[in-house]
Amino acid sequence: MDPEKIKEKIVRFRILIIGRANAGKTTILKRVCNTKENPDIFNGAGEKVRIVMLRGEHDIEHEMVFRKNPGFIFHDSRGFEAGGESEYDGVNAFITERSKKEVIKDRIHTIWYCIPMDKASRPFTEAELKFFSRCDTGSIPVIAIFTKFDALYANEFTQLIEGGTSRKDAKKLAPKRAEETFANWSQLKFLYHSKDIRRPPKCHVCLSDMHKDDADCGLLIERTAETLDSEVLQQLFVSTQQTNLELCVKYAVER
Ligand SMILES: Nc1nc2c(ncn2[C@@H]2O[C@H](COP(=O)(O)OP(=O)(O)OP(=O)(O)O)[C@@H](O)[C@H]2O)c(=O)[nH]1
Ligand SMILES: [Mg+2]
Repeated sequence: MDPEKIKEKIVRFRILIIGRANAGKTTILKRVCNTKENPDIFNGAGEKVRIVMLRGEHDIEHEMVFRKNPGFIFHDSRGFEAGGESEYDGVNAFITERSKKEVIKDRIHTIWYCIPMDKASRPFTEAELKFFSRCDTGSIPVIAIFTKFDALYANEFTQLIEGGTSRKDAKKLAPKRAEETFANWSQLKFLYHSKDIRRPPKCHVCLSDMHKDDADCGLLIERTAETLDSEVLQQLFVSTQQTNLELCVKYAVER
């Protein structure tokens, strides 16, 4: 089909965000849309759902749209907990059903899978293993988001202090040290290289302090654009997001 025709048919960029309860999903979506407001919620028929969403309460079929950035439609998984077979089945069925949609605008264009690092002793639960080994995501790019990455700073800070670094320097160095430790982390290698993980993510992003006012989600935006293999979707994505002007310029120049 003519790319322009495809573009006409895609009106919004559709993202499925998956993760355990309290993983930081909503915080990321608000940050990406540069808003503090709650989203409007629509059912599958496009009718506004007049319910107040309680934290942790989601229907994956519901479309979440933030007024500040209506170019995105988000689907939020229910708390994707360890061993929750029914949650997994629900997400898997949703992805399969959406992948069959003929019209591109109805398909899922990207999946963001959130893994919270405040439970770093056990960041990969059965839910993650099941998803990355069994879920048929087909051609949809999946990005693993290690959320609440700032939770790892305290440990690095303590180690630096114990090694004789001043408090001021330790505070400055801790984030970088956390990233270095993380890059060599056996669980990360497992995610990408284990033969049990049949469908590893395309890439990952670590996000810190997303709940703070000056939080920066630019890397997530950039990675999302990079992992889209269709130029039409890539352009749509770039034009729908407003928080990263630099990215828009970069892709416009490359074209
Ligand atoms: N330290 C830290 N806290 C965060 C971060 N992102 C979010 N939080 C906090 O984590 C809590 C949960 O965030 P939400 O965005 O509501 O998480 P959620 O995944 O949408 O949770 P449910 O809707 O219950 O599934 C809130 O208190 C946020 O302020 C982060 O990057 N660092
Ligand atoms: Mg939420």
